[in-house]
Amino acid sequence: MERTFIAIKPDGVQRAIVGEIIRRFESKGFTLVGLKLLQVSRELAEQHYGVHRERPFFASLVDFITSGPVVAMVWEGDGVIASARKLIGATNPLTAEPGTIRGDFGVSIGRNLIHGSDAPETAAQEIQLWFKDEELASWQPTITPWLYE
Ligand code: D4T
Repeated sequence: MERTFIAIKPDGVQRAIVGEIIRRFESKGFTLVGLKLLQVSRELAEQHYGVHRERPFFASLVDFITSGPVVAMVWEGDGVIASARKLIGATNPLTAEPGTIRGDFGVSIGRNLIHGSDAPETAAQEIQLWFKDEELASWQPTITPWLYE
């Protein structure tokens, strides 16, 4: 089974849509294996967004992700990395499709509510960066036979 890293950014927490976002992942059929709310340090933010270090929006990205609590999660399921990106929607909420999280709840790229890993390598790196092994639970939901053949 694949795992992905999902973070509800400070705007998602302030907008009180944490429950709605978790509901969407649960309803889809993915399994929650890690969950915590934390105040992100600048060090963690800069590591997480390291790939964007040279981009003009890097400083505002780090300021924003450290501006309030973040809900960090790990979700598991077949194809969860790509599927989560579809549930989340395009980077700019204004053009994200209705029905996606960003499409339904956002209007601006600097307040796009949620992060999801974009590939297996980044998912593995981000899970390791944000979670200790003992913070992740390996478990099999009893409904699994109703989700998978
Ligand atoms: P994340 O990484 O948050 O899931 O977003 P995406 O994968 O959809 O988009 P990204 O990595 O290209 O951008 C990371 C983060 O930077 C913000 N951003 C991005 C911004 O403020 N201005 C910009 O011009 C871009 C491209 C939004 C998401």
